Amino acid sequence: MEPVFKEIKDAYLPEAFQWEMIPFGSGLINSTWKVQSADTSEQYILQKINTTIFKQPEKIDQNLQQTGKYLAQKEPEYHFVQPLPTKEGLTLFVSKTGTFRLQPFVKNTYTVDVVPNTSIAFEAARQFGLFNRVLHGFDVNLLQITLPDFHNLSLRYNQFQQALVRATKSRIDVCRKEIRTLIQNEPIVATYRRIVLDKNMPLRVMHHDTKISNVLFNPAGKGVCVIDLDTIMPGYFISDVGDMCRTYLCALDENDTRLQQVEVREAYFTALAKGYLSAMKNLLTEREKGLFTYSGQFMIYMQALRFLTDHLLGNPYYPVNHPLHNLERTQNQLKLLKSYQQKESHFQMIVEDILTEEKIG
Ligand code: GN1
Ligand code: MG
Repeated sequence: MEPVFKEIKDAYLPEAFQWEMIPFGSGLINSTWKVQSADTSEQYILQKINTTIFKQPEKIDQNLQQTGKYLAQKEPEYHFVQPLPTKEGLTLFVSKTGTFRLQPFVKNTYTVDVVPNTSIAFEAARQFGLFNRVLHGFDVNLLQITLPDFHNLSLRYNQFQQALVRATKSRIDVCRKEIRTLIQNEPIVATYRRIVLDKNMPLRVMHHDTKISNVLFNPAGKGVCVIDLDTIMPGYFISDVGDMCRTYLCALDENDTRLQQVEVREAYFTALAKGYLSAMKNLLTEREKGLFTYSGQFMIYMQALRFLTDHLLGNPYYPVNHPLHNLERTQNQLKLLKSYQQKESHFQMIVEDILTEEKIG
């Protein structure tokens, strides 16, 4: 066992606990392991927080404590996965080798990286809808900002423009087409700027990373809860609905280079909208309902911007498997954006139908 992990084990677990550590999940930013006893009767999730990105991890901890306390009081039935305390009672373990936390592994659950059927899309969207709903009454001003401007599309666009100035000519040359497409789609940023100025657009407690791999399912395929709670922050509902559109509608994930098959699936959009609205329809304002389909464009476009910005700057943010990986991810997201835009007016009708049915029903 690496010494660093002995230190963590000593901080959390009884002397006699013989543990096995298995790398876990597909997250890009933090490192995650499943930790279990030899007979697997005890299982945990250990995470090393990437403090280059989350510069003040204690803010994550404070948010989890505050929201956890609120939910324990107001929504005791809600399954909220909270970090476990060390023997000294701390929910964040800071050592010379890093910042860690341990949380219970939710037994008999699994995650997926790609949505296999519409029922899973419904269940996952319902879980994120429930997450938004149970925290509806929580005062967003009590939340710490764990990643400033995380989903600020205006700023992401400025960073992209700065990257164009800073990038080498050879880097720009290989992605001229993608750069052009991103610039042509600037109206998505203009809409975002109007949203921010709209005083009637509510700031809500948002998860900010609603990708499919952040939902736990039970063996019957029912959603159990959501995980990866580092980016709980005040935000707009377009963030959570949008990242679901980005990751549930396509049969392939963001790393896939088979661009011909990168397409949105209508039945999955319907399932997503039904699942989310089953939990949130009574809480969304008319303005928000009108922005439901914009959410998808917002998040797919922002992810494409982030990947290409990273590529232009030589990949300082996202881990890559090869030099063109972030460019490939951009191409994937831009194809997804195009496919989404072709269907958007149809998706708008689907949302309207669901909302009308719900009213009648
Ligand atoms: C990152 O670390 P992970 O995989 O949960 C990123 C998300 C992106 C995602 C793309 C803090 O999430 O915003 O949508 O990669 N998180 C951060 O896969 O930047
Ligand atoms: Mg995440």
